[in-house]
Amino acid sequence: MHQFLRARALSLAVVAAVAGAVVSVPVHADASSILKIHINSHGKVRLSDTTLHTGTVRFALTGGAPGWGVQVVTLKHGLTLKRAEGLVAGAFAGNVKKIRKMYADINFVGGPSASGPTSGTLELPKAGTYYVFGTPPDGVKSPNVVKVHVTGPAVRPAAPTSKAQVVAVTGARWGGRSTLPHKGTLVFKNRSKDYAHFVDFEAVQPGTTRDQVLSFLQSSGPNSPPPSFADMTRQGFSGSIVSPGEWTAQRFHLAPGAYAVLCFMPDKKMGMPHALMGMVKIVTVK
Ligand SMILES: [Cu+2]
Repeated sequence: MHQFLRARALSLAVVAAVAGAVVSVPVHADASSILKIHINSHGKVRLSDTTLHTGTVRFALTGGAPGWGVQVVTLKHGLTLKRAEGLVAGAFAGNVKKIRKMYADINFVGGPSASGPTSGTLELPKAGTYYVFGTPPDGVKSPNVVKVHVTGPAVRPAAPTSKAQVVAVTGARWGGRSTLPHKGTLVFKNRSKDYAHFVDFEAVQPGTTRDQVLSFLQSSGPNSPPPSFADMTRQGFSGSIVSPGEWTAQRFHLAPGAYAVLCFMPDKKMGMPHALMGMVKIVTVK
């Protein structure tokens, strides 16, 4: 479903976070140090290794299905997985108390959009237990969580360099460039100090302005028709959630044209998605 159709309904679950589609990209096949991630059409995740070292790990993802993604998190302050799920659900329903606790107690370390095969790099900044799960399209429950044990010293691994870079900055705003290549490695860096964010690209007609997108988001409901500026002929892209200071990287391919870049994470003070508060940027994909 087109994300614009349900900009308001995104309050449903974390998953709302992860619709959109990635066109298949060939996967690296050389090194043995590559973590193999398989996600089936029901979102069940399997990993080739569940004991990893801090730093970065390259992955190759097979399987996938439209709308699915893979999310990696670590939990802080003794939070259990079960309570974390409740926090995220409550947070995306606009519960401000749960939003605050979610930002404080869950570290989102990215993961690939999994609409089809792809590859990329994950960062593993600290030792501990990492949880990996499929993030489904609307209303579907994620079928399983894989626990990964990470050992080694804490590190701050640098993100791969890429011209396809999207940057979030403090105050729920997008920084970075306005022009991106249409394929390569999409690197999303969260340089903000305050919030976790995720990247959602929605195809728009040439000449669409940020104000147009913003007023549509602020005035539309879950059953609103798609806006006239939406380009339904091109697929978008929706990535996983990334906490402040973290990044995620994966191969991607988008049809050239204009896109609105949005984030639908809920705000700590208002409970509303960041996009509605101005986290909207128009970019040209060439
Ligand atoms: Cu955000």
